[in-house]
This record gives sequence, C-alpha cells and structure tokens, in this order.
Amino acid sequence: MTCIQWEVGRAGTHSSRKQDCTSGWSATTHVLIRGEAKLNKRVRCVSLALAAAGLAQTAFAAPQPSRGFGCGAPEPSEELIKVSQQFAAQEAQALADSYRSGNITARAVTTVKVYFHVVAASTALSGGYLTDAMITAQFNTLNAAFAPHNIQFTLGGTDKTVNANWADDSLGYEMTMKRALRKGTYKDLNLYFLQKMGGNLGYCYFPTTATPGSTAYIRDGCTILYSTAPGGSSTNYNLGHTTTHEVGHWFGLYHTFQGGCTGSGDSVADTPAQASASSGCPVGRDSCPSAAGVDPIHNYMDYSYDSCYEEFTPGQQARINSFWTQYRANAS
Ligand SMILES: [Ca+2]
Ligand SMILES: [Zn+2]
Repeated sequence: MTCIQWEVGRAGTHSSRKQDCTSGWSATTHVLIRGEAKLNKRVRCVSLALAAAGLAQTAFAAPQPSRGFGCGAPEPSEELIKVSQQFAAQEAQALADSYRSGNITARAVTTVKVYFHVVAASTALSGGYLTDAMITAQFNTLNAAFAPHNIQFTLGGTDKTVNANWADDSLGYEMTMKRALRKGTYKDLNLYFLQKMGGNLGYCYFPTTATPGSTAYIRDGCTILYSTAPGGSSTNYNLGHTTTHEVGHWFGLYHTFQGGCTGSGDSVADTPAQASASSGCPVGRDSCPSAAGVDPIHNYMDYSYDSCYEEFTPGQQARINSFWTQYRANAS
C-alpha cells in the first residue's frame, strides 16, 4: 500500500496537491479526484506493487511502534496472578493468626545487593553518562523509599559503559548487554540506566523460577531511563522514583491499576481498586466509585509524578516478603 494525501482545489479545476502522509510512506501515483468539495483534504490509500513504486522494500519498513509514556513492565501472566492470589490468601491467614495469638514478631530486615550499570552513548550527561553524585542520590532515594518496609539495599558495585547501541533500548540489544554486564545471583538487583527507552521511563521483570544461565535469569533486573535519576532532565519524573516503581515490580508488585475496578485487581487487599493509571497528582481521584476507597495516587505502583509518590502499603510489604522468600532469598 502506498498512501497519498490529496488537497483538492476547487471542484472542477482538478488542481490538487500530493503529499506524503507520514514518514516512511511515499506517494507515487497521481490520481485526479473529481467533484470534490473545494478545499477538502482527502486521504487515499492505493495498492501498488512495490516494484511499480520503484522503491526498495526496506523503504516501507514501519517505524518502531512507540510505546506509551510510562512503565514497560510486562503484563503479569495468568500463572503469576494465581501465585499472587495464593500469596494473598496466605498473608491474610498469617495476619489473622498473629492478631488472634497476639504474637506479632517484627520481620528481620531484608538486605538486597544492588549493581548499578550506566549504559551511555557518550561520556556526556546528555549521552546518559550519569555522574557519581547522581548514582549515589539514586541509591539513597531507593533506600529511603524501602526503609519503612524493612528492606535495605547495599551497593554491590557500579560500572559505566559507552555503547550507543546498548544505550538505546529500542535497538534490541537487551540480552547482549545483560550477558556482558549482569552481576551477582538471582537475589541481587541489577539496574541498567540507559540513554534512550523508546518512550518508556523503565521496565522490569517479575520474580520467577530462574536457573542460572537461563533467559529469565540473565534478563532479570530493571532498565531505567537515565534522566529519571535525581537531578535528571525528565521533568516531573526526576526524583528517582521511576527506580522505586520498577524495583517494586522486581519484588513482585503489580500496578495498583492492574485489573481495573473488578476482580482481584493487583491482588493486594489494601490498595483500593483503580480503573486506570493516574497522571500528575490528582488528589481525590476516584476512578472506581463503586469500590471502597479513592485511588491510591500516592502509591509507588501508580503512575503519578515523583513528587506525588509517598508509600507502599502493609499489604504490598507482605507481598514483597512472600515473593522474596519464595523466589529470591535462597536463589543462586
Ligand atoms: Ca488492590
Ligand atoms: Zn510499572
């Protein structure tokens, strides 16, 4: 198909102007359209043999579809959602038992080793080359967000790589990059800060059963747009909480708007149901009016501005612990 946009002049004059519709498309056939109302703008798509169009097939390669601005974490699978629901039942039972017995013991602090990988197109900050001060600020922000939930991050190491291909997530070098840079075991957190994310702020992988060397093992960790680090250039998203949000996924949390207003939602009982992602900081938003509670816009697992984020809930903390114990605590 080739696409031709016509701007038709006065009816009867047949004066017309041919335009490309969008980049990647080409108009090569001239067709007169008669009797159009004057100054109408028309779009016609005409089938043409590529050979007749005189263009190489590659000229028609569609541009990469742009992913929405936000988080590119994969949709949790049905199996994973079932796991979350089983955890939910166990967590509720454990909570009820502890209330009944009055035997509430504080859980020990979970310590997670984190590796920072800066992957930039150049050694300039605009190339994605985060400064040491920004990396330290990101590390401190991550720790501050999870500290109320008995999770502490220790720094395993930091490396910086200049590779323009790897620095652009849309180019398909994810596994190549991770094979080269990944460190530690499945219980260690690898964070990759890239210069370009194809419209996303970040994405991460949920916990699973992953044997060393498998794809699930190598790709584990979070990929994050460098300019979301504290002091970065992503306006409204530059306090470092894209990392907090993505690490929430790494611990097994879904978006608070997962599943919408009905059903099990995010499988966490104390995050009110939410129809869709919030944007900004819409205090009082109530996207599921027939369900209890207003939207959890201050929750790190919504899509609000960094300045709006405040918390994980006790239910999310319990879920993090369940996933950690099951999938990561004893992993190699
Ligand atoms: Ca919920
Ligand atoms: Zn997300």
